[in-house]
Amino acid sequence: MSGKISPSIMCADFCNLGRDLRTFEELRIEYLHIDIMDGTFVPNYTLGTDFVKALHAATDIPLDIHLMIDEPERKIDWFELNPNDYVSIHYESTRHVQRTLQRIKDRGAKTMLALNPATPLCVLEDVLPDLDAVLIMTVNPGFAGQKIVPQTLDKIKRCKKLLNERGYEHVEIEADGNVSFENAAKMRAAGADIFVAGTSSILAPGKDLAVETKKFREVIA
Ligand code: S6P
Ligand code: MG
Repeated sequence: MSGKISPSIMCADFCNLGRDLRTFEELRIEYLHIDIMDGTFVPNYTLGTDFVKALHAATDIPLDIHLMIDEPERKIDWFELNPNDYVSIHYESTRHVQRTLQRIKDRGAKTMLALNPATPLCVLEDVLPDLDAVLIMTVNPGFAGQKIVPQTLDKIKRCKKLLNERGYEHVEIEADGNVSFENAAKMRAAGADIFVAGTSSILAPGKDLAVETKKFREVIA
């Protein structure tokens, strides 16, 4: 199956978001990546619950909600979730990883567990049955426009191997952070399925979104 695109909406031009959503719909974009930051788990604030609600009303493209917040189990129920939405929580953000994944499933959405660059893959082992996807952070979370942490490319490869060996081939791998055209090709070769596209690729300022997105699609085919 071809790679899927999840544009990082925090990198979009908010004053022209409606126009860009129509472009994404025409290009059959698979997900919209929504970065939620609380200013404590990561040193930044971004989007929130009202924004998620507004996007659900504005488009049928499923959301890929990336929670970079402490104790996400306390906040899951604040979010409006649709059945095809993904919700990712960080392994590092809660003492109750399995319970929180279960809560996301109970709410009818799909689960994704995010790992910071320094977090080892072994933490996935006992939650494999609870996962629809793994999010490999290829930068440290908090900001757009960073440079890739190089060893995360091999981490994607090792994650793919782990999933295959354990019989969890159906669990998708998402890459997030400095997914440039060049890095996306390497991430694809390593086994990534979903690509968060931000300022390094299709949402680079001053570029034609449709042209860049078509180009990106070819890179991850
Ligand atoms: C970072 C966040 C990401 C960024 C994305 C930006 O904390 O989780 O989703 O928005 O990485 O893309 P780029 O191409 O600027 O790195
Ligand atoms: Mg993100």
